[in-house]
Amino acid sequence: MTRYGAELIVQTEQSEHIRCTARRKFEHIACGDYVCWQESQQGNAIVTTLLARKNALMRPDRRHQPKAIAANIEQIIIVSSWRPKPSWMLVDQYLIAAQQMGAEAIIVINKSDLSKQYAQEKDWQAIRDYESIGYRVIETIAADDEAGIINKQGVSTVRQHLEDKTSIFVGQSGVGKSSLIQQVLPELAIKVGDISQSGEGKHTTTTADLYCIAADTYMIDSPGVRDFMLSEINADIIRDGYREFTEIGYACRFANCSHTHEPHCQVKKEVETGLISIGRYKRYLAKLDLLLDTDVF
Ligand SMILES: Nc1nc2c(ncn2[C@@H]2O[C@H](COP(=O)(O)OP(=O)(O)O)[C@@H](O)[C@H]2O)c(=O)[nH]1
Ligand SMILES: [Mg+2]
Ligand SMILES: [Zn+2]
Repeated sequence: MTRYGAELIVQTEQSEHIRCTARRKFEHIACGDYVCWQESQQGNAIVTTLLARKNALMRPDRRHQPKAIAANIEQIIIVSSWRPKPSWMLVDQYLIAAQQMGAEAIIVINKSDLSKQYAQEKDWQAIRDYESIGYRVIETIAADDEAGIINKQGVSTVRQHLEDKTSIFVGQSGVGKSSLIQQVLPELAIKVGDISQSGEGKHTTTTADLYCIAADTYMIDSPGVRDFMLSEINADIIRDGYREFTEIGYACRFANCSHTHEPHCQVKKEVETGLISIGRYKRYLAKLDLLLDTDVF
């Protein structure tokens, strides 16, 4: 289902779209939620139950309380570009979120046409690091230049990865998420609606759009990421988000090794030998430091 102003649009199992109203207690329903509904005597449909969520992507509301912007996400498409500059800290943050949510993750590097001009060796290294730990990295061009000279690239590969899943596109503003979604959408795609979270003040108002591209294939275009947060964050969740530590970490002396100060830490050893990327390990340490400053990052 998706929220459209005060109304919700519910997609039924038969793929029909029904406008529903929801009582105040369902105010927190998010894009992607599963609900039960029924016809009321007045002839309109109302939501009666919100079913349990598998997971949710949160951001703070105006009272700084976590609020779900999307629910039941199976895959996170992490979009970066060469301008705005890639932030590998941010990519790691989304990978942590994906791990915590039990969602798959794919990394898209958009604006490939700008790579010659802007990409540095350290960026290519970061990309190789992700690939070497099993993440799929897809380079794309989602928009033509003004002369229409640049051909779109990588878009069909992204489309293949969307099949039969609910995916959310995340990334900094301006990296090309909406452009990419437009390219991936087939002609017959249905925009189910947008959730508008009104009353949050001009600067924090967000809309998340839900698109249905096939019976079981959904895409969510998320709002800016500035305020993105996890529903819960602690040192263990961060560590689990660095998937390359898990297997190697079994060889650490302490079962709950944080791979920071402990003696006989196999992860630190493998950072020295180069089996674990030093860039990833440094970002892990930086995230633990950030955690001390604030409970949200
Ligand atoms: N050069 C270049 N520009 C792109 C590409 N994809 C998108 N853009 C441009 O980047 C800007 C931001 O795109 P948009 O899709 O709105 O980004 P969003 O904020 O992530 O949704 C727009 O001006 C697009 O035309 C690309 O592959 N190459
Ligand atoms: Mg956009
Ligand atoms: Zn360790």
